[in-house]
Amino acid sequence: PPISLIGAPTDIGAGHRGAAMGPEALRVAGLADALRSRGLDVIDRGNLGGPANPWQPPEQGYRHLSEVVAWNRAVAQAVGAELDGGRLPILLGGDHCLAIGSIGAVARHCRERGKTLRVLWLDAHADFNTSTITPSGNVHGMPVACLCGYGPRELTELAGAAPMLATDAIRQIGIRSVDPGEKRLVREAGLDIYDMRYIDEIGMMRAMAEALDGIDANTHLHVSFDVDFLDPTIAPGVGTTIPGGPNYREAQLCMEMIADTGRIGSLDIVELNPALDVRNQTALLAVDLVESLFGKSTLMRD
Ligand code: DIR
Ligand code: MN
Ligand code: MN
Ligand code: MN
Repeated sequence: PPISLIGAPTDIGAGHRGAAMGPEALRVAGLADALRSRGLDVIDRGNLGGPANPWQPPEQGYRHLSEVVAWNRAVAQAVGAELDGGRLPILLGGDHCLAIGSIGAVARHCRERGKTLRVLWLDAHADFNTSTITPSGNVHGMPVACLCGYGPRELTELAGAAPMLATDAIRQIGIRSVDPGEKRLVREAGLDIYDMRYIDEIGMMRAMAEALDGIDANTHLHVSFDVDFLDPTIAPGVGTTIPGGPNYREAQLCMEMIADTGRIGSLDIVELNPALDVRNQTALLAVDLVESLFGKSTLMRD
């Protein structure tokens, strides 16, 4: 399908300032033309608007909750409109709190169309904190919990009744940083996590084959790509680097195997922080990986 790029320039849910510059860094890195060179029809819708980052400490376990809600409403509206128009939305974050609005809208679309949703969450973090267990109050550490119904009603019911997403619809890949209380909740909820130890042990190929198992012609595949998924030696431009992530080839294989399903229906590219990057290399790498996600391969022309 034709692609729509949607910028959401905010770091409202993050612990560092700078992810608000992510959309422009991805544009400067040539995202739209890279997709066009794959033969795809691409429209850049420009940037959404929303409240400024007041940079306040957490209140009752959340930083900037009302601003997070405002940004996510805008994202859900924009993503939903593209899906309704038969287009494939790519959300350019922005921090990962925006996945609440993005995936909330995707989940609603799938419910209305009778599609099976599968979410692939590529991240160093499980993003399954709540206000009582979060070490930071940053909502970018909470989107999976909110989507699964754990969180404040303004977020858990952002795009329909809670839970907007069933936990068994998610596969998390690349995880290597989970906070103590978060570990308990992740196990209690039964999240399907392919952590780095598992990937080390069985390899990216088998891990992805398992994560993609069961996808069929009726599946809508959503990829939520937190750039801190990647090893920080190749992707320094993120706020929370965690060592021991996928290397260049493992990340490419991950993207290529997703492409092979032919079922990708929506994408988030989040947590890119140009203020921490080196000559835009992390944005350039993200674009390179997204090309693979949309089917670029070494030997085939198409
Ligand atoms: C940490 C960091 N788990 C938190 N989370 C991040 O503050 O909840 N997620 N960086 O991407
Ligand atoms: Mn994340
Ligand atoms: Mn992360
Ligand atoms: Mn590539």
